[in-house]
Amino acid sequence: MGTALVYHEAMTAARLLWDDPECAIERPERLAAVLERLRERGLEQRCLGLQAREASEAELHLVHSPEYVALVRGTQALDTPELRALSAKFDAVYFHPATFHCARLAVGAALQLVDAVLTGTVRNGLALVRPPGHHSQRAAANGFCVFNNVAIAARHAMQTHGVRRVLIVDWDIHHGQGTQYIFEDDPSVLYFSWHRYEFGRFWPHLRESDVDSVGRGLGRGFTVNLPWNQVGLGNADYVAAFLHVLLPLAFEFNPELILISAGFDSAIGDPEGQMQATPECFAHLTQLLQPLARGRICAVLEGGYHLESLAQSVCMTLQALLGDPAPPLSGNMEPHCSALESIERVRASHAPHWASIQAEGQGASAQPEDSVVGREPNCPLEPIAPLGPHPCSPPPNPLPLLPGDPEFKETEASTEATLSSLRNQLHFHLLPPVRVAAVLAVSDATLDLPPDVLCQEDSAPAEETQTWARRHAALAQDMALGTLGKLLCLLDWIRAEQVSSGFAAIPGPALVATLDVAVRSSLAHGSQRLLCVTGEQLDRPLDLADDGRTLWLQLGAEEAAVPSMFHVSIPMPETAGGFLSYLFTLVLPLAYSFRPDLVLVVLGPAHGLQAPQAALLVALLQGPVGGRVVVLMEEVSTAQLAGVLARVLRGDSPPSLGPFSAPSPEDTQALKGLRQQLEPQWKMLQVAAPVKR
Ligand code: Q9C
Ligand code: ZN
Repeated sequence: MGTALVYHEAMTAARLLWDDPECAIERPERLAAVLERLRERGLEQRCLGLQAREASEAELHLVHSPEYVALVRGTQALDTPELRALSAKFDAVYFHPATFHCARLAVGAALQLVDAVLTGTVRNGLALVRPPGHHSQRAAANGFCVFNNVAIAARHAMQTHGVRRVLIVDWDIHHGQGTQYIFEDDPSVLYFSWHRYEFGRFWPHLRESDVDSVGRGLGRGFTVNLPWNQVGLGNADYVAAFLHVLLPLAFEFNPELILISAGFDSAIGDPEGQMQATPECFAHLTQLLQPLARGRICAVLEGGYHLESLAQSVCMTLQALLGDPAPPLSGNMEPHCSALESIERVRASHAPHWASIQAEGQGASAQPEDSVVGREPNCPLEPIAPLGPHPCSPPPNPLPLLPGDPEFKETEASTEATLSSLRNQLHFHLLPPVRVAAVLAVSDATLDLPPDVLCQEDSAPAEETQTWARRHAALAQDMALGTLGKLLCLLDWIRAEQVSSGFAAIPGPALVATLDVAVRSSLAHGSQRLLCVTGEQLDRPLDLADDGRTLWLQLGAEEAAVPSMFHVSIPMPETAGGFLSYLFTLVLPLAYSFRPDLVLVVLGPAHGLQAPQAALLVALLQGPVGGRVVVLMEEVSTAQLAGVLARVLRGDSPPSLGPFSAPSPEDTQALKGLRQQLEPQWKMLQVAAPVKR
């Protein structure tokens, strides 16, 4: 199941014919720059290429009024002064004689992508289009948008393919007010948008972009607005918004299809957004959505005006769609105070509508606040001092000042420096040649492993294996020693970047001892931060130093406890919803804060996780660690788990958890207690701005 890339060169034809600084940034070079970079990276070649078709008028009428479509059709015959006069009737729009054709191709591209995904031709895909769509309304062009590509695609998916629930994720930095208006009263479309807002001072200056616009009528609760009130936000803020707002609601909604309004003006360097998120952040956002809707994701380009940043960000999104592991995020993963305030407010606004966040209880302010338009910020406007680089990051390269920095002055030279620095620094990340390796005592044809999983035959040198084995009587036995040697070799290959991830079937009596050796040998070989997640009552070895190089997370303990900030225990949740809230409010925030260079997941004989839960845990833990996950499972679980874990480790979407069920009050309480103890150290756990009001 592959990835589609939908495009048509004719979409570069429309351009601005007069002087208008506001509209000049939406230019044909945007598509050319993206395509050139996709080719250079060999990504276009890995996709199923589809040439965009024009949408029919009937398809345009799924969203737009016949009068408006006729008006746009008429622009084909206008001369430049007439085009200019018509454009002036709308906000931030220009028409060109080719606009009608381009805009119909843009809609057609989105429709073709949805058709390819919903007929099972591909798993997911990306449509590269101009003009963008999310500001366009039933009878109005707006903000460079002529027809609402994504809104039409959503209606088409429901009408033609019988899809019942569509999630629209609008990560463009502007509010897609057009999309919001179209689906305002429709509970079959969950619309999520974050956007630069600055208390209403940023375009399009709408009261209805704030958190308290939640939809109307039957659609109440199905519009989710996350306004950003400060520029300079970045990776930690965006990931926190997904973990603490979007993903809980999205899993509860349980969409059958995801459409991404994929604008990249929310990325670093963009003159409109003035944000700091780096291109690999979009790979993480894409990955976080992949467990939903069986991975049926259609990304449709919206904005993005810094050509280099745009091209890099599109590459990252496409790589994630293709299933490649995402490079770890740069930066210290501490959300800004202002972002936390926004997150807190949108959670409060939506708590009445969604069990997944209601259950968790709200922070200090349980009531949605009144309008903040024109209100002054509560949070100081201070930037966070960055930490050192991630151990998996490419060597640092001094980043010049970027647009958005207060000291940035736009000159030819600074723009060039920005471009080349982004090109050098942001991902030249070569992926290991082997994605998944399996350590099995004997090769087992009944396991139904995908053909590209490498069966680990080589072993660490006998002497080294013996030395480690001497620590534990349980490793003396032949079988245990054999798998230990192979596992040590696998860990070595992962360090050498020859293999991304793996799993090992360990004879039951040797599991604890093998884990102990895996941890110690990794530390001895220079692992700086090792995250160990155990699925049962497997405690941290007593004599392991609590020095911050390991973070031990025990899922399935007797009771919730925090022996240290690097050792956290919690009982197995009682419901599917409880498991999800563990993942989004504890496991992933800890993992993203800790920034491990290796993750060990241990599933012993009593791990208590259902196969889809184990698969989801393993799928999502790949994000914070650049794919370097090793699963140790007890041999008897192998028949049930090996196939499904091998698939998620190679980038397939995990199986569905089944219908949503609310977390139990006990689980919610346990989580809340842990979060209160841990959030001073692990900043990604925060769901509210620090109290000081
Ligand atoms: N100084 C898209 O990104 N200009 N449209 C705002 C603020 C309009 C953006 C002016 C920006 C439209 C799809
Ligand atoms: Zn935009």
